Amino acid sequence: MRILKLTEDTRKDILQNLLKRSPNNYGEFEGRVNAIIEEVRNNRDQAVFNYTKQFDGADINAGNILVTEEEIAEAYEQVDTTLLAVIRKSLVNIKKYHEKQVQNSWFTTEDGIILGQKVTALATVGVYVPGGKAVYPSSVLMNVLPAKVAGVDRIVMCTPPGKDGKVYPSTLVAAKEAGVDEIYKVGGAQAIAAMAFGTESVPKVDKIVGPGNIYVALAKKAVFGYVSIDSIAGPSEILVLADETANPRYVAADLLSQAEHDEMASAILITTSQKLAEEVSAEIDQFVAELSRKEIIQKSLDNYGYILVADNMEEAIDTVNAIASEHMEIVTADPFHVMTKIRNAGAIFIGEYSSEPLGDYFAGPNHVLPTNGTAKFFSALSVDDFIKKSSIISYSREALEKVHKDIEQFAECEKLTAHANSIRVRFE
Ligand code: HSO
Ligand code: ZN
Repeated sequence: MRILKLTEDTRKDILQNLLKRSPNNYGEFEGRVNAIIEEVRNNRDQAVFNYTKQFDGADINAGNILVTEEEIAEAYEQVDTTLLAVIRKSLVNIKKYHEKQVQNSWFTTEDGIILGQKVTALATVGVYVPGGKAVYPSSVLMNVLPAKVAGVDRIVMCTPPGKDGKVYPSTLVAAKEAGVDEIYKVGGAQAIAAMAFGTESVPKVDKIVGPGNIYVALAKKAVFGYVSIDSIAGPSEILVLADETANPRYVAADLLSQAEHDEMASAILITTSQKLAEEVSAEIDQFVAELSRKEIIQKSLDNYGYILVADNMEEAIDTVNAIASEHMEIVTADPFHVMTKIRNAGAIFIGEYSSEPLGDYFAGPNHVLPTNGTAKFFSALSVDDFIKKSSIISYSREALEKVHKDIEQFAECEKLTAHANSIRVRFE
């Protein structure tokens, strides 16, 4: 893996290169996606069935679009029972972590004035689950459980069927375990459009979450405003910040864990130690030769993999914050101290036993995280994504009387006399 000295110039070049991966660059597919959305909006089920035939090769109709209880039972028979036990353990951890995020409604009362914020869960949420190359039951848990913990009434899922009209068993089992109410066999932009506008078979939802390919990402952007969406996921990213105390073999292994996701994934080590840089590079070469996804890993490292040697920890941390990686690991002598200086990162893994896949599968925090520098302003998917807040205002006659003139004056300054009147009329 290339080793570079961290300078102003290398930093600029790297930031520029990383931005090539932005989902904002998918423009060329927009026309096709918009056409699919329009077609589903107008012709509803029929359009969904036609696209499912065209793109997935499956014969889906109103009678078989919904996954049945029998199909779910069949999926349970196909999934390894030890894997099922692992899914259940992981589910417990994810639930427990997200329960800490629950926000309560609050009210204040003072001098005849009651103010408050009423927290309400979204009524209906749609979770998109990709088929094909990224069938991740872990992502099913990560998308569904925060909605469940928030108290969403109805959680529906869309996922593309194979040619045989079947859905991946691990997807079905994870969905059932997490508490999904209905699963529809439809994928791609047509699934997003169906959930955004509703069809005879697929319900209209309030919010769509879940990762997908370029078409799914663009469709989510296009329906934003009709429904809410989560953020648009870009390729995975890992950034390890390490000093000379780090174990090079662990660092190398962790970098590769995200490089294997995608040829567009990015894996970066920033270190203050030239020796560590060289050792990690050598370890990476050894691992890559053995790993099953070596082609993807090699491409991802060639495209977006860097080992950067910084003069000091301060410069290293500056660059960490400029990159704003989805995942970052801190493997230094004083990792908790370093953590306090990290402003931008989706998830921060601290210490040499907190390798990134621990968070992907098991620890509890969500693995749906901001990518592509958006950790500067976005957070991990959470219970907050599935609630909304209504403001509560209640004044007694006496309380309003004390301030009615102020409000009238404010309204009159805005030349909104009906506003002023609606206050004044109560004190004539
Ligand atoms: N690391 C991915 C999530 C994932 N990893 C799913 C394994 N399975 C998010 O960037
Ligand atoms: Zn991962």
